[in-house]
Amino acid sequence: MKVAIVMGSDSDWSVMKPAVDLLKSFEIEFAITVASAHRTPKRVQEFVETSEKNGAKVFIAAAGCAAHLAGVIASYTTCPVIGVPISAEPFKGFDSLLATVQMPSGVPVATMAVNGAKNSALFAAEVLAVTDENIRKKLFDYRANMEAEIEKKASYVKKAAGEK
Ligand code: RP5
Repeated sequence: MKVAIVMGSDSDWSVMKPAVDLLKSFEIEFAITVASAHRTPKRVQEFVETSEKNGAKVFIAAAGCAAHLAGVIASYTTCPVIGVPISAEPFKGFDSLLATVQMPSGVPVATMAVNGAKNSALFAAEVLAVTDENIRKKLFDYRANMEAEIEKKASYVKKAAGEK
């Protein structure tokens, strides 16, 4: 197992599913759980310790509201921690963003966009690709596919707009 994912609540799952889909498409092994920094702090610590023992090299932490989950996970490990602020009412993720990104000096969290699940998995892949040539190739292929898609979309828009 290479990537450990923690969500503060099962209500974060619909946002985080694209991260899991991306890891699967890259054939990167992962573990995923629900553990809350404030409701189940011991479970968070245990999951981090178990994940490291099982080979995790990078963590993804997704949480909303007063989202201290990523920072708490980072306090238990020196593996890179990627934070995904989840949008929630009433502040629509601005609270989660600040809570995740504004880590005091000494314990960093690499913070993605609000609800940036797919990028969290891509960033995890990039971390692993530093020492894994196979994943590096998959990242190159992924970007090549994106480029091809944009070319198609540009052609479509050009035709739809009736450019002469
Ligand atoms: C956070 O509070 C969770 O990560 C979730 O985004 C938010 C709401 O949690 P629930 O009340 O839906 O369990 O801890």
